[in-house]
Amino acid sequence: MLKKIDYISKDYDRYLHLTGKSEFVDDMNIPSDTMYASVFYSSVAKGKIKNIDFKGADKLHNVFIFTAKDIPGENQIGGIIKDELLFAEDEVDFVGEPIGVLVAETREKAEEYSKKIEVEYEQLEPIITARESFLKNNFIMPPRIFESGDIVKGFKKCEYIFEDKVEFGGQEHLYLETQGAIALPLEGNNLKIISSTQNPTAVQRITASILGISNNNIEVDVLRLGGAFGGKEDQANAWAVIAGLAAYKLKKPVKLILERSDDIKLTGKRHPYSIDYRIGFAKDYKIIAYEVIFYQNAGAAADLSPAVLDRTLFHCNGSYFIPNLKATGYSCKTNLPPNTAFRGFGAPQGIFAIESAIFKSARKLRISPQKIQEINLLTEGKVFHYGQVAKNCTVKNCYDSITRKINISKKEKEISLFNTGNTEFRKGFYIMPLTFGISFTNTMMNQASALVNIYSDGSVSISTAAIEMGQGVNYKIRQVASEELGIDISKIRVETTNTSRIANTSPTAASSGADLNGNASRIACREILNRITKYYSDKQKSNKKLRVEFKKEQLFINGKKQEQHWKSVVTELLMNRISLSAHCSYATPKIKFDKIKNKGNPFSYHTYGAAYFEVTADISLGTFKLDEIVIIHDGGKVINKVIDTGQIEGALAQGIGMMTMEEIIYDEKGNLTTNSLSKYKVPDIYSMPDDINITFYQNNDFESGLKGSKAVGEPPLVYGIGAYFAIINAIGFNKEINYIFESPLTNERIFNYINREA
Ligand code: LUZ
Ligand code: MOS
Repeated sequence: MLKKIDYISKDYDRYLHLTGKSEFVDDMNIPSDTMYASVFYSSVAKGKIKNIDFKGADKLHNVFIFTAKDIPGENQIGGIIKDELLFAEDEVDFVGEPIGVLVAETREKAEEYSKKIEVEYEQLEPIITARESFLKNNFIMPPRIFESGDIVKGFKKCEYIFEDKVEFGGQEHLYLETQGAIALPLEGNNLKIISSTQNPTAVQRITASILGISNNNIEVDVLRLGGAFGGKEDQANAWAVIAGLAAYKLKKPVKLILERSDDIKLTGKRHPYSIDYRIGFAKDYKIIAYEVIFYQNAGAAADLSPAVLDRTLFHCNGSYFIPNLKATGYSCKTNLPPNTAFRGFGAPQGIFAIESAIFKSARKLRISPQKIQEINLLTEGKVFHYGQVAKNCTVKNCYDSITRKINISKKEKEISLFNTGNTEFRKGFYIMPLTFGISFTNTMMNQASALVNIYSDGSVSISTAAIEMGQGVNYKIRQVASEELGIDISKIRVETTNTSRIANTSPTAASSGADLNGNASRIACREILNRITKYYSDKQKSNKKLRVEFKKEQLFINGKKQEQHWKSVVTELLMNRISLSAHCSYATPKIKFDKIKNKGNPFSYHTYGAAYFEVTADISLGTFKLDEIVIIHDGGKVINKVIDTGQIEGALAQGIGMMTMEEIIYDEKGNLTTNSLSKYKVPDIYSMPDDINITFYQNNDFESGLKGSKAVGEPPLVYGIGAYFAIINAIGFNKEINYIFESPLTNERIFNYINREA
């Protein structure tokens, strides 16, 4: 139980959220001459632009329109691959592709006029699905292949071989704060941009290249985001850049906020995947060989799809050791908005496939999936297919703890008894193991820096690359700095994330925000403590280095309490002209990856865990209710249980939504039909069971991460996959399954599965 005080403490951001005091882009004070921007975009999925009719808006007083031809620099926003225009030129490739922006004195006018603009197209045939695109050889890049052992020899040794298809649906990010930015022209050529982005450096770099100016002309500032979930890792760029372009042209502040319906329509989502697999077992159910082909639906441009596809290939073994493995990934170009980063970043698709393979094979073999899971779970020292050795590997410990905690054999009997002869309700359960690699798979991105300023009154200000988006990273940074300096947390403030204070940053992504920026902050605090140590060593003319530290703000030298406290030491150092500012960087140690051989040590470590799901399904309606969830999660030496428990609960709900209700449907013309919250259903508090029991696995041996704590943002999303199989277990009680596994497992789909079986 968490103490009530933990929730209401004014030290947490959530105090501001709960009292309505937190500011987001749309709440900020802006100059009175601010203009409002509204983007107009393609209404067809593929076509040639023949004519644009502005319906007279271009002739109105104080209304301005900018299109591709008004871009002074390069009309290009692609990150990994330069294949995405800011504004369409002659062709459009998806519904919602920006064609231009209209700027007016009020938001209402801007939206009214921009919605009237009519574009005439020569329509062409769009491609909607990945399999369709594959057949037409329409790719973002050449295929990626990860291989280990010998797949041909492996399959020859197998006693049982099964093959099948899997379909994985996308997911809408649905951050509470929609995309938005404010651009403020500064003196000369310079611009300041306030953006709701996970990646201020990308906003800076792309704005500069769109405008044909330098990075140092652009300052990007971020206070906090109202959620992001990956949706603002790459896709916050366009809106900030468009506001920047208009502000630069007009020499006036420009604000651009996407309304919800546009946000849902215009932005990319989690990648839908189509998957083919073949899996082979020895007589004792050990997995000998696994071959899997991923067809990733990338949408109309690369965005982060290549990196997402890599993470799919890294995680295609799930939590299992597979000696002979071949995974091929095709990034398929379609006429949908470019799909993008989303919490989990390709891993859920890979993990759903192997879990499906295990589940279906178990049914064919008439054994329980747990039997296959237990025999094949990763253990210490086993080698992943990408060459990394599993260390401090606790997935089996977590899994076994769950089976003991639940008393699985007793549960099985109870559930079987409940189900026998019950034609109305059926129960099912599933244990979902978790293995998630921590680090950007692009090694270069695993770096961060921090600027620590200590002011004359002893208060401390920290700037890092981390973006606060509700995940509590700022609090964790304050916590470790407070421990490092030995001063009260209330003395420490984390500043906005700003490209002028912290440069060349990686996005706050890959669950690594606290690891990278927390460590950089610790190093910067240590640097200042070292100066204090040197000062007292010199002062005492000691030829041995003294041990100088603060405990509760009191100075200790070589363990002995001194007269001075934090504030007086600060004053003394300033009097002696010693700098109390430090700017230090951190790079994750011991990681490397060969992108040609696809072998190496890409991850700093793995986050492990296991989750038990129990559901009751209504056989006539196709509905279900989650009865119980029990999680044992290895978060290392957890430094903040309130934050980490919140991250696990949130990821769990989002993972359950992904697997059971959040359905994205595009029609054959490429229009998003699930384009509002009346058609797109996300989990709410009633979707979650009353009984969610989360405990942390006692891992005292883990030393990496942030002071031995593990990254927690994305990994627990994977647990949600367990809900899928618990439901299948319930509705297909004891039966062989001859339908294809497709996510999400909506009530409609459950209903159809039941009636197909009957
Ligand atoms: N972003 C990225 C990510 O650029 N690389 C990654 O490996 C990653 N992983 C998870 C989430 N975002
Ligand atoms: Mo991400 S999916 O922005 O960590």
